[in-house]
Amino acid sequence: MASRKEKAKAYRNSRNSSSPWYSKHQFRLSTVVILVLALALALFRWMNDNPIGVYHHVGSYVNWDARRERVKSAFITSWDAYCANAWGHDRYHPVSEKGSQMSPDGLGWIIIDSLDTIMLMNLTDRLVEPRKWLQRTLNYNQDQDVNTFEMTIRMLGGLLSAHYLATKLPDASSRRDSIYLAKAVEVADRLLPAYESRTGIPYASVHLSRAKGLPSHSDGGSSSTAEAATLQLEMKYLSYLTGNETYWRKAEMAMKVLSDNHAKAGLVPIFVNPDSGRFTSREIRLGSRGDSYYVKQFLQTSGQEPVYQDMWEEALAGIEDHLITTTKHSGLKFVAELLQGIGGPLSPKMDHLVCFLPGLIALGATRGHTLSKARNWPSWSDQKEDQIQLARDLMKTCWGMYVVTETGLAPEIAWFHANEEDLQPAPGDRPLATTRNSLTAWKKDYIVKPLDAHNLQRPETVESLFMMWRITEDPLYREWGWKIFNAFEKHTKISQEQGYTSVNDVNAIPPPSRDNMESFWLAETLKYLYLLFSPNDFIPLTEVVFNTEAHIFPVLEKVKWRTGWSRS
Ligand code: DMJ
Repeated sequence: MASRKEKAKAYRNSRNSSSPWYSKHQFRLSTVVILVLALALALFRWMNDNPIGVYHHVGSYVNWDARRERVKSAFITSWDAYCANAWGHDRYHPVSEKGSQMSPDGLGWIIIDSLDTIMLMNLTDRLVEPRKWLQRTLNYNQDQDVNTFEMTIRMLGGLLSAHYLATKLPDASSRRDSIYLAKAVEVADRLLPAYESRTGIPYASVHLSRAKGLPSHSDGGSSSTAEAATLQLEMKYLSYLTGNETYWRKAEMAMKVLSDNHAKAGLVPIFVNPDSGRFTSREIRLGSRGDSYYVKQFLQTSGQEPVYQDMWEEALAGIEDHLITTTKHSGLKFVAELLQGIGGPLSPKMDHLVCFLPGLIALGATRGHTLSKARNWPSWSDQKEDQIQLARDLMKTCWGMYVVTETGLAPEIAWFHANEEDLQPAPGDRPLATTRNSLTAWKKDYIVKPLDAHNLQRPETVESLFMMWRITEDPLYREWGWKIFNAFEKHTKISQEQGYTSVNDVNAIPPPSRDNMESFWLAETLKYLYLLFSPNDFIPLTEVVFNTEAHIFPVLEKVKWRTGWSRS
């Protein structure tokens, strides 16, 4: 009998001699199969390690109208839950299904902040109760201090935006509705005492029934710079509507006083004393207390006040020179903070609040037009092209704040690994690292500290995604927005009856709830997502400006007044 070895040899020989063609091709075939498998594996790995996510939209048809409807449903769920469980209250606690007030009788923070989103989504039957509440219940004569900035951007802004959008509603009686403007005048008049400081820089707070401006209880009585310089859109639009110049002048004065400080590189520190008009800290950051400034004032009066463009261009150059640095492993650009002002070391921290910036940079570069159109202007330059690239880079970093966490939701604050030398002051250009789009590298660079791990349903990233999509027309930004929306759906929705909540830890699944729905979830986050998925001619960026609470005002073509001051 032949041994096993001999049998195997005989078998191999028989295969070889009887079918050499088969063997050669079998070899080729298996090589191809191995190669295909290896490629598939590499692709699979790349897809899982590539936070950019381009593969999601390549070649696939996406029904954006359906996605837009999903956002509308999330708004309806949130709003209806508030109405059922906390109607008339300033705060809504969706887990405990109750509301609470921020002043003796409440000021309607959620109701007024939501009016224009209701209109935008064409949910007019849901306007009936808010209108009745404005007419019958809202009373500003309360023994209560309110924050000048919040009251302006949310309440005055919300009412003015509702007034503007009501003129666009299909039904004629809504178009003639004067309640929003009447209430806007009332609230603005209550706010005017805030401007009675020695310099005109508004005090941080105002007492409603005593009609008195009040310096901040903390921060040595200083007002926050961003707050003082963010009230102009609302006040100027109100002057435009009423013909009363007072609002315009009061708000404008703050800009002159700030400009007269001649901030180095156009970068303003975060606190200003309302009586001396001087900055009271050296700290510079674009996050909390430093997050809003010039561009929109330039756009609001359709470019008729070049002083604001100058100020913006100077500040943007200052940001690029002094605040932008890169992460160590992935070379992502981020906006750091200067705790001791220009010349001091950078602190590698970026608030989610800073994520309004990419959209604003793109808006400033094209004035709301599409990039493809702006590139044909004689005035288009390499500098503008660089600004768009910077906007894209920062947008990616903001998106990174979502992708690197377990829930896909951004933390309130991200810290970054940066090279030590990149955090030291360095005159002149230092080459920035090349970006690596690998999730593994990204995850090494983002640090989420336990105290910063909450998510307050903030809008800044989706705000920028909306602007970036409208301007660059790159569908990637819409895709990122869709993923963010899904993360909110998955991790912040409590139930159909209770609605959505902010959460305490974006790296815990399920994330512990904070039992609070922020009013800007309705006013901003869902509004920007809805607009991101809407057709591009719906609320065109060339016709409106959004205030810092996402309330919508028209670009004003014929304005009676000018700045009345120039930079000294
Ligand atoms: C909102 O009130 C406004 O967007 C403000 O400018 C910053 N903070 C919140 C949202 O994060």
